[in-house]
Amino acid sequence: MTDIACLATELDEAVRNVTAMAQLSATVPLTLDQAYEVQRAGVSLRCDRGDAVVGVKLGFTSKAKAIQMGVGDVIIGVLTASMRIDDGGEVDTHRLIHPRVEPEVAFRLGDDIDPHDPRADPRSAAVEVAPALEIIDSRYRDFTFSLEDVVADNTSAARFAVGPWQSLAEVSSGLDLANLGVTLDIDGDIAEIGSTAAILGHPLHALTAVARMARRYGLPLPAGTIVLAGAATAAVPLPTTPGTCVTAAVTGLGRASVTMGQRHD
Ligand code: 0L1
Ligand code: MG
Repeated sequence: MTDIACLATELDEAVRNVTAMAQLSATVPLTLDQAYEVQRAGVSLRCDRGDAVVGVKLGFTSKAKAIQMGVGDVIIGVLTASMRIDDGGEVDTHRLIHPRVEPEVAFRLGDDIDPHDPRADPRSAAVEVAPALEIIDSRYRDFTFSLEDVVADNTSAARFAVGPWQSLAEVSSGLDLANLGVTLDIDGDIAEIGSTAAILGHPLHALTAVARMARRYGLPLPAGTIVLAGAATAAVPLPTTPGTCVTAAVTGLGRASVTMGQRHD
């Protein structure tokens, strides 16, 4: 029998000890449902230590990444308060294994989404939108994993920062969210250029996908939930030199930035 708690503890210790581990799938045949159980158990371990769930994130939302991974659907992970960095705040790079960073669009829910209500349009629950940065940090060696591995590892979720929130209604009245220019820059040098179109063709589609995944895997989506919709460009290695600034800029939405903190060797 697959020991879900044991696998979750192994991943949790990799996070806490900042040490990469072997893929679970190398030794344990995991189904996707079991992988989500491991993810849930890992989030519970965090919450037992006083952390709190603040949001969800999607992965594999770009066609390029889905093809690269050979997957036909998005994956969902959970964001907790301890992963959050204030806009402009410092990243504790010494607590991360081999982090990468990607520019995203974030939504905040103004109402609960009931994933079981077939009449509800999950998109209408989102009231605010913001530019965001996600720092992913696979707990597996060489950032190499199967679909089940990465789901068990909470979709590589590690840190995130959200820029200034704006009213989604106001933004949508003047801008086409479906195709906004996105840049990721490091100390002012552009590292990646993309478009919000890379996020499922339209970032608002992420809300429908989140509701579908929440229904399947039993995730609550209360008002206040932050939704990271997905990456608009490829992820790049997070610089670790203290003081380096990484910024995501989304046309019409603004910017979200983080700065690398001092090393603690
Ligand atoms: O947020 C993401 O798009 C990452 C999903 C997990 C895959 C990865 O770690 O690259
Ligand atoms: Mg992401």
